[in-house]
Amino acid sequence: MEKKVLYSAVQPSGNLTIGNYTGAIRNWVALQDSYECFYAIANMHAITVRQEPAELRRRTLELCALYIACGVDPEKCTLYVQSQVPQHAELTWVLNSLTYVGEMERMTQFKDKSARHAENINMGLMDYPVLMAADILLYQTEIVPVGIDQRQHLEIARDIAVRFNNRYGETFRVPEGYIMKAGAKIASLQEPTKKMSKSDENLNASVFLSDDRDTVIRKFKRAVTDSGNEIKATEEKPGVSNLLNIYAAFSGKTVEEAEREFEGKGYGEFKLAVGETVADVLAPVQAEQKRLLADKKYLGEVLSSGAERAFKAARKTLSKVYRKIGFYQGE
Ligand code: ATP
Ligand code: LTN
Repeated sequence: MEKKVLYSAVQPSGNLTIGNYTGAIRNWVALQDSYECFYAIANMHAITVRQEPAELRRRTLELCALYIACGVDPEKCTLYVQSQVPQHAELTWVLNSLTYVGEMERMTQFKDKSARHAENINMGLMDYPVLMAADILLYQTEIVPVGIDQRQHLEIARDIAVRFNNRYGETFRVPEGYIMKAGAKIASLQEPTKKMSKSDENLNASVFLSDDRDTVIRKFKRAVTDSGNEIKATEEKPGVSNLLNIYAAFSGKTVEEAEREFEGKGYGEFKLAVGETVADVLAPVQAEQKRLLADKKYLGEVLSSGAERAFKAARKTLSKVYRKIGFYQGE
């Protein structure tokens, strides 16, 4: 039987955090045997905020190496760079004409990023969800594993697919989100009501996948906890809840098991245990990423064969779209 299609992507827009790992990439690995997977490096999304060209290029390869180091198998999955498959931009243009300005202005991420980059509220930033919809719909995707922050974008992708199908006839499969419970929302270590983000200015707020052991442990030591001394995941304790959540996501235990494990223990001991657990998981990933980055030829081959496979799949959908909307495609 043909496998269902799974699609996801991460932007090469900065150092990845442990949130990107637990909310996205780690789940990709768990799903790669059951689905036909497309994993992209979303560099076209990344330029919606300003990027240094040399850094963007470097990060693209680093992200490719990281996917593989985390366990994504390029023999099983299609791993590619978004800008190498021109159909993403082409389908975006078509979908733009089915998307309303008002809908885009209401997107939470657009509002957040507009506030953070008030000097650069560009069309791309506003169009970001449409490009993401094009990514997903080009491959007739069934499921999209992402963190909770992407749920709204996924909804819009579904709305656009339904809208297109209603207007022009069945063309796109309507995708479903796939949000894993553990690790879908890791919060900032400094402001635990905010999500941990790779672009946070406060470097102590985020734990990066590239952080060495000492740095990881130091950041957890400095993590904001709450008043009182109970180690329990409750709404009044966002700091402690976040740490418990991280511990659960990295140790494979449930939050309840973690609460029991730390019952009666102090914050200091607890934070150290969280830091050590995270550092233990990161160490082998870092070593493997380093090894892969020394072999640029291999990474180049992975990405070019990925782009070729993605191109073929994307071309099929785009040609169908062009036919449906009445774009001349030759005699
Ligand atoms: P930026 O801060 O630059 O906007 P980001 O850290 O949100 O970036 P993305 O590239 O936008 O990273 O997201 C990649 C994937 O990681 C998405 O599936 C997203 O849902 C997930 N993700 C990002 N941050 C977290 C987090 N704090 N907790 C869980 N998942 C997350
Ligand atoms: N916007 C996503 C990254 C992304 C994506 C996608 C995720 C771009 N295209 C398609 C899933 C499917 C983010 O995580 N910030």
